[in-house]
Amino acid sequence: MRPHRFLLPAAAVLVATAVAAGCGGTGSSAPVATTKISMAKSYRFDPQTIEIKAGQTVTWTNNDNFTHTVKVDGQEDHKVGRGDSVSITFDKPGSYHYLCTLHSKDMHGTVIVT
Ligand SMILES: [Cu+2]
Repeated sequence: MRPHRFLLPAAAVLVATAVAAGCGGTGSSAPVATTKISMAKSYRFDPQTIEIKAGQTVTWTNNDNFTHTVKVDGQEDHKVGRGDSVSITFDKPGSYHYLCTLHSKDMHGTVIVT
């Protein structure tokens, strides 16, 4: 008997899932039902993935010590200074990826519109 043999595939699946979910951050990517996103210290969108209904407006507030931007793929870039905020309305259902163009390596997020 080699009980280890049966544990390996499960471990491999866990690793693959973690890699797939790890788009630019260590935070959980489970969608949160909210219209408020904080640009939290440091270089993070929190929560990283949100879920809203079509027609709702999402507001990003910069609580970090640095200027950030919000650029939804295919849309204009919005600069958001310390303490400022920007609001974007999503009219059509879909999955919208966005990023901070100043820190595109670290700051990514997704708005899921249902
Ligand atoms: Cu940034």
